[in-house]
Amino acid sequence: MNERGLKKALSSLPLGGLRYFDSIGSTNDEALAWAAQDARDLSIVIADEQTVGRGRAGRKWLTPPESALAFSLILRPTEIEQTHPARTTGLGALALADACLKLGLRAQIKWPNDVLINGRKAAGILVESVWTGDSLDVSILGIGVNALAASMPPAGQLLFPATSVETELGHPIERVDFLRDILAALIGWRARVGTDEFMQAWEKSLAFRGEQVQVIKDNESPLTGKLLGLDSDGGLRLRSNNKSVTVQFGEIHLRPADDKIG
Ligand code: BT5
Repeated sequence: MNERGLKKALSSLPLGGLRYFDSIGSTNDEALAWAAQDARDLSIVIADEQTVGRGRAGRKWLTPPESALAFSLILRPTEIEQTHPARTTGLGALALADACLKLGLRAQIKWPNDVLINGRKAAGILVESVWTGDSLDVSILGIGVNALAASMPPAGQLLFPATSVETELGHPIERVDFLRDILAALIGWRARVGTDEFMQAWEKSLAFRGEQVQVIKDNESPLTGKLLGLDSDGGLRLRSNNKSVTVQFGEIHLRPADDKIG
């Protein structure tokens, strides 16, 4: 991966700008810093390796060199993104699912921010936002994908089993082509982020739909219920003890109810 090759491969997309790093701490940090300066909407930071890539709540996201995709998009929010900021996570997840489908892989979204292939985590999404009062200034949509098998962390370091696109496909992929497909899908879905079609597609891609799940939130006792779908803000609708419950975005873990993992 190099800057010239990336710029060429992504030249047909309406990106605001592109910064590439062989190695970086976190692409989200670089994107936040660039956004605080003059970055235009849809500018992208891409790195071959991250040394302190992060997930939610201070967890680590591992991005070894020459095998993964790690990038952060700077989104200057549209009116609809201001109204429904949580849909930005769905946007990233749907784009990943579409790019996987183009390769013949059916990906599922483990709400709120993981993308699974055959029940294993192949990608994670981290949206970080900057607010002035009630106004959303910028959202950074950070995406990490295990593209090649070498990007998968050792099992002992994980909360949930991992996989890679290469592993599920049975052959390597061109990372830059996959990135282009993700971004093209993302730009296409972004234009529809306010539509019912977007919400239906997001809902349809959810893992464990119609199944019993456990939602584990901070230090609260787990909530068990049947996963029904999403509300218009991307909150998770469950049927629990014969009542409808909606769980909003936050520091949440979702598991199948009979799951023995972590
Ligand atoms: C996430 O958090 O899954 C969000 C990951 C977002 C990473 C992107 S890469 C570009 C941008 N720059 C950043 O610094 N971050 C974003 P969470 O749901 O909290 O999951 C984190 C957990 O996933 C860890 O605690 C590990 O158990 C597991 N994990 C770490 N690296 C992994 C990998 N490469 N593949 C699968 N699982 C991993």
